[in-house]
Amino acid sequence: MPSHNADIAAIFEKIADLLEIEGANPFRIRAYRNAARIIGELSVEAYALMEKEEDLTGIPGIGRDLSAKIKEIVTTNRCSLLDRLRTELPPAVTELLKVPGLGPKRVRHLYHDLDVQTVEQLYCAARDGRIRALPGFGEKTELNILQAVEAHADQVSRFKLAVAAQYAEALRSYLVAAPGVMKVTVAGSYRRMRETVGDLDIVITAAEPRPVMQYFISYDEVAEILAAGGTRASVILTCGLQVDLRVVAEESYGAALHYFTGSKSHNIAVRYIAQKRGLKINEYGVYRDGARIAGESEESVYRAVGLSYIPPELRENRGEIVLARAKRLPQLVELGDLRGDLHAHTKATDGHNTLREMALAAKRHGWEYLAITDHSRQLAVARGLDPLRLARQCEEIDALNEELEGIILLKGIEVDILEDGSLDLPDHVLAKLDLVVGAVHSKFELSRARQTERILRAMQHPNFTILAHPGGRLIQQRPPCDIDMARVIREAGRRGCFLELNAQPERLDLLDTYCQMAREEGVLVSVNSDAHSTFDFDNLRFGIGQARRGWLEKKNILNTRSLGELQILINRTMERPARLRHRDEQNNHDSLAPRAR
Ligand code: DGT
Ligand code: CA
Ligand code: CA
Repeated sequence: MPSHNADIAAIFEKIADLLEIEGANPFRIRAYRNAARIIGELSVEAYALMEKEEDLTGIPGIGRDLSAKIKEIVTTNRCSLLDRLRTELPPAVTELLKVPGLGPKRVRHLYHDLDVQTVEQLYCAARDGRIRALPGFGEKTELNILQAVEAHADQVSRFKLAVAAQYAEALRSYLVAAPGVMKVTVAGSYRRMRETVGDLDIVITAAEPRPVMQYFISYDEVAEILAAGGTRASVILTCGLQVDLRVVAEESYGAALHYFTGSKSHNIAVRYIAQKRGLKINEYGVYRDGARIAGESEESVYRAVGLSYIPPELRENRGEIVLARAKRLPQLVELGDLRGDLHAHTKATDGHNTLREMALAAKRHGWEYLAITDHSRQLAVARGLDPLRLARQCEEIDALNEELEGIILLKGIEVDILEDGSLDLPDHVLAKLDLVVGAVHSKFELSRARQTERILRAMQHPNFTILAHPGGRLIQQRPPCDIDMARVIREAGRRGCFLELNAQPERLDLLDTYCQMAREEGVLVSVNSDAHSTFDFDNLRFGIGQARRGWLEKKNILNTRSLGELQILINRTMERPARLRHRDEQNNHDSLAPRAR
């Protein structure tokens, strides 16, 4: 089995970590970090590109040297550079970098002075008071380390949904070829599209369970077999992900799928309803007085307890059961409902593709429109646009819109929201654009009061359209900013602006519970890719998953609108008299011709 993108990314990260602990050249370290990000987020597997004999240097950001390393990893499952670095430093040391507060310099000291190589050893050294004596550490640092290790312990073992997807999809395609197999479904939190996944739970139907079990544990990514019985097995894959597998009879498939999809609290609530109706429910079926009355499909299970079918993303016991009983569940949005994307970057800043490449890729997705929203000047690391470069980009967009058929590029910006809530470009510049996407990229640590005021003030700008990645969190890397999101959502409703659900796998921000809140307040959410390359549009499926977890329907999503409807909605972002707003709302129901461009 060739290496997955996530494996390649992990190797590049490990190389960068080891180089960093060694104190190597920062540019070299950055090159590996970038490569890890690019490969990790790439939606096509590198090995699949190689099988098609495509040149890996065609992947934006991957040069000849990195391309050779990727080939080496894919074909040999190893990397000679990493092997060499490992002879100089124990690889486990890189785990220490993940403990908040520990940088490469400190890790170097811990290793050389105390021979600390693992997180457990770190914990012991802190607990025994050996760390405070090291130069540059002290008692307070030691206490921080102790607390950080404790908090860190329950985080690291989960996988981001997009990463789990790589392993789950490869394993699933292996399993469908197992002897006598009929159905294979990855259930659990993965099927519910949770943003991180603890382990994979797979439900299978097959004529004979035994050969399937044998076939499963022979998968060449299996590193350890925890249990293997007649109908169930648990293994750990080489990437560290646990997989629990169950083979069930065809007649129990629905009941098993329901049970293993969870969530646990949803299951408990459904079982309670069953009991009140005098029914017994378990992973084999639904029973009345010992006789099976349902279980072959999930629909039959729900029907037996008087509920309509509940999509997996809603099964969190957050009110879905009451609605299912009343047959009033939301009609959840689907990927195919999107008519465009309102947040994308190009080579002009930190994206990897040209305007034209992005436009053509958007067209291939079948969309009507794509908003180009490169960074503004404040974000120097991304070579953000100043008014002049933005004006030039707008001219290029006009020319492309003249030339290209079947796709419209919208002129936008991802403008930095500065510390005081002002926007990073002059008003007259912002006023000329089709839309303004505002984002926080600095000062994440402001107090709740100041952070909230900052965002509210930004949204008061007459041209403000969409608040990008509202919480600012990066999954497992950076906690969300402290913001009164309920106030932000209400203000967005009052101002007629919108919130983004950013589909980047490490963001998935707006959180699902805030999506629910936005829905209740009537604030539309824009599910955006924040694409930095043409590949990134494929991440929208994870964004849609999160939107569905947040109960959003097609009508709650801004970019399910036709271009004509969209333009009316985004022109409304200025403060307008209630009389006009009312008229706009009426107009929204009609599909109007696009505004002259
Ligand atoms: P994860 O793996 O932590 O991301 O989350 P899940 O939801 O996949 O949880 P997991 O793998 O422990 O269990 C898979 C499903 O099995 C879970 O969603 C519901 C079901 N399940 C597990 N334990 C129990 C239980 O004690 N009672 C009930 N009713 N269901 C359970
Ligand atoms: Ca699971
Ligand atoms: Ca499990």
